[in-house]
Amino acid sequence: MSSEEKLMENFMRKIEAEEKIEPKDWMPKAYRKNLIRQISQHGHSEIIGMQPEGNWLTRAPSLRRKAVLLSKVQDEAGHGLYLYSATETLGISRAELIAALQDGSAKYASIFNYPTQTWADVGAIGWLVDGAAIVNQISLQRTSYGPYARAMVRICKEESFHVRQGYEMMIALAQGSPAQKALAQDALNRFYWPALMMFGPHDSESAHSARSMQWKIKRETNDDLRQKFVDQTVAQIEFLGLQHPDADIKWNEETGHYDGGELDWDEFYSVINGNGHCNRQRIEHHVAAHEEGAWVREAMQAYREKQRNKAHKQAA
Ligand code: FAQ
Repeated sequence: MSSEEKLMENFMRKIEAEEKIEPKDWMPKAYRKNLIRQISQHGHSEIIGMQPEGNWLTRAPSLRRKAVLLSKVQDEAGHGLYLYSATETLGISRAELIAALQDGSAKYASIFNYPTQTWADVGAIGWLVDGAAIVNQISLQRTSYGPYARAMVRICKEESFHVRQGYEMMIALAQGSPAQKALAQDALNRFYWPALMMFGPHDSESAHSARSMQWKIKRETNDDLRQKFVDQTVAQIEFLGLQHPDADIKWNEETGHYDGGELDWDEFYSVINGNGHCNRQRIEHHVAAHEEGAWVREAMQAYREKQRNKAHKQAA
């Protein structure tokens, strides 16, 4: 057995024994590459995901709603930073990650290319988008890469708070005036299908799933996670007294799950390939913010160098 084969055997033994793979451990190149891809895209989603809700910060209808939304959006920035840090442990720099986002070679969740047209969209995002994210992320707490799994624990706690704030907003709207209830219904209609698309293509079409499941990067498949979300959402819609956006939703006694209509996969591929409503706007905004922040990064660098020189002088 070659030394490479021995390393591979040891790696697979750890994966099978549910031991975490840590940054300094040996890992196959393809495992590292796949992790960099998935974790960085997850981080980019958190960062770009600040924009749709950020759009409503100045127009929140009360001080309470504004304070809550502001801290939610800040939480998403924090999630992006933990995830970028986890990705950096795999040997790639923050600058490279950001360049890949900005030149379009790294994706981010398709949902964030939809516009937030009304205040009710902010409630629908908290409830449905954070809700879908958490269904996925709960299973990622058991992912095989240590830094990713640990980041997920804290992120899930914060996301569950976000879901509750979104749903509480939807309750307030659904129990409000007929016009407010109509806003809630409209937001649900527009965000339901894109939220289902967050789970990715069907398993049969998913390029990375088989490998990722084998290496326990992913613990449940795209379709299984999507089904969990569909199942949990039905009762939540009923409780709000809103119409389900899927006219075909139906309980299936045999499978013990809800069956629903098919997603518009042309729309999904169009959005992930850069042609959604807001793809261009999201990246332009990111580039502008990144350029405006250049002086902060330069100042931090200069400060660090100054401290280092001071330490050298003191040591001499
Ligand atoms: N959007 O072979 P698969 C959040 C791409 S966090 C865009 O099935 P995989 C918090 C996929 O990357 C939301 N692209 O891929 C928040 C791949 O492209 P590539 C983010 C998508 O990785 C809330 C190609 O299609 N969560 O929302 C999408 O095995 C509110 C083939 O697909 C995560 O990232 C999509 N929906 O499975 C923030 C969770 N679906 O890389 C602010 C971690 C697929 O070959 C406000 N990620 N693609 O060019 C995952 O669990 C997985 O990466 C999946 C995709 C399930 C997303």
